[in-house]
Amino acid sequence: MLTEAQVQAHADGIRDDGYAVIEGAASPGLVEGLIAALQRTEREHHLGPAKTSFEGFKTVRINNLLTYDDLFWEVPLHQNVLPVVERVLDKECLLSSFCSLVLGPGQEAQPIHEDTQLIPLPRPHIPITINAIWALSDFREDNGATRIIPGSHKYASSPEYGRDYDAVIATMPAGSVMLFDSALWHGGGANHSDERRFAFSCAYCWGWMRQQENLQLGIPLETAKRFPRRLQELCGYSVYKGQFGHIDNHDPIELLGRERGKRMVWEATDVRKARTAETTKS
Ligand SMILES: O=C(O)CCC(=O)C(=O)O
Repeated sequence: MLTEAQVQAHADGIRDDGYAVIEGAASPGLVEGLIAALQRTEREHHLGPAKTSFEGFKTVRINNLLTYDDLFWEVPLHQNVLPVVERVLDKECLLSSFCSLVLGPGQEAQPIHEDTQLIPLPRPHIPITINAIWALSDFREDNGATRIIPGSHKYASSPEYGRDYDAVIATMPAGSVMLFDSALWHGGGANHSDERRFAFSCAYCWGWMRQQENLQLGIPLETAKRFPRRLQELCGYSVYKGQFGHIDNHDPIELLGRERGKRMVWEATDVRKARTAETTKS
């Protein structure tokens, strides 16, 4: 578990440089279990490489990952990562997308891009999505470690698609997690090795934004009912500030059998008023 000072230092790194690396975030046992779960999922569901050049013709990406193996639930909730995301966004943030990024030998480098560049906000802007790249293999230059352009989250424009840029190679040992502001220019590297590079992308966004993956429709209700409450909230069974995301004044978490969700802001205001009137009377 990170100390308060470590959480703040990583949050400052994301604000100032656009990224922060948490070495040793995941234990070797968890890393091993996650790789085994990915291999099992690929095998049992006959999943193969992606079908677009951006995603990578030699890269296996499993989307909607929480539906495949309960061990994956630990990733978005991880206590060495989530507190940093909550510090940069807030505690009502959402999981935006969660997929595997397994680069096979021969995978070419991905074009430099930003994860939220299609959102029409003038740059630079506040962080709107924080992506966590989990290194399950050692990230090396020869096996396709992610390339980043430090400080680019503050640039006034987005990268030109397909252009080459001078980038820093984010080498890190397996078990590390690199968190970055989605406005940071970055891209996967080329895998020139003869091994697969195992990784996850686990991205979080504000509770007032649309998530990249539609997790409420994509995850069967019976699966979501088994999640820990915090994971249910992260997947969108929550109401931002008691206003955004309600269903007829109810918190959608009640759809999962939870008894009482959050009060809506308008109801909470009346409760507060009644309490004040009560105190004044007595
Ligand atoms: O595979 C990587 O290292 C990064 C992938 C990435 O940035 C993306 O797919 O958007």
